Amino acid sequence: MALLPILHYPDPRLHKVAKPVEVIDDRIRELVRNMAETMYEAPGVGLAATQVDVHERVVVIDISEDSDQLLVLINPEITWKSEEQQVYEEGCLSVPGIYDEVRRSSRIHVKAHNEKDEAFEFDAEGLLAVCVQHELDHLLGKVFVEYLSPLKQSRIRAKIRKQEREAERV
Ligand code: K1U
Ligand code: ZN
Repeated sequence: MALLPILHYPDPRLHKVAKPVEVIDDRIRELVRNMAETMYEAPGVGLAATQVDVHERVVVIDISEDSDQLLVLINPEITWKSEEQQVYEEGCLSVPGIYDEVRRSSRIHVKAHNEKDEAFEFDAEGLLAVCVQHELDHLLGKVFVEYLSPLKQSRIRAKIRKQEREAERV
């Protein structure tokens, strides 16, 4: 297994649109294993392939307390979103140190395949619904800060540039 480098906003590669996975083979299973290891090590509760510079529709999520319930979503699609919305303070491994409120649908229905190429579907609410919507945005090239005001976005870019300059000095 390997830890994969995570792209940081505002890297333009975060805005690429991911393509559907054509064949769920050993290459994809190895990507899933490496993404899961990278997410657990970060630590985070989700990771989209886009964030590790792979532009295919693959997501891993684990919102369990003991980090022992890995959810693998290959070619995921949200097939229904509630009109009712919830506001959640989101974070992102590609935007380190930044947390802000985003409004999204409270409940969703999701269809996907797992790493064994089995189709499955589920309803999600609460943090799982937030996380799935956040990760599927990554696959469309959208980062959560794009829901914030232009002023907040430019402050975030400046803060990240500063953090990265400081990290280079060490
Ligand atoms: O996509 C990502 O960068 C992962 C992101 C998922 C997410 C979290 C919260 C709201 C929306 C989307 C994260 O995992 S950020 C880190 C985080 O939330 C966390 C870190 C350690 C323990 C628990 C949570
Ligand atoms: Zn993210």
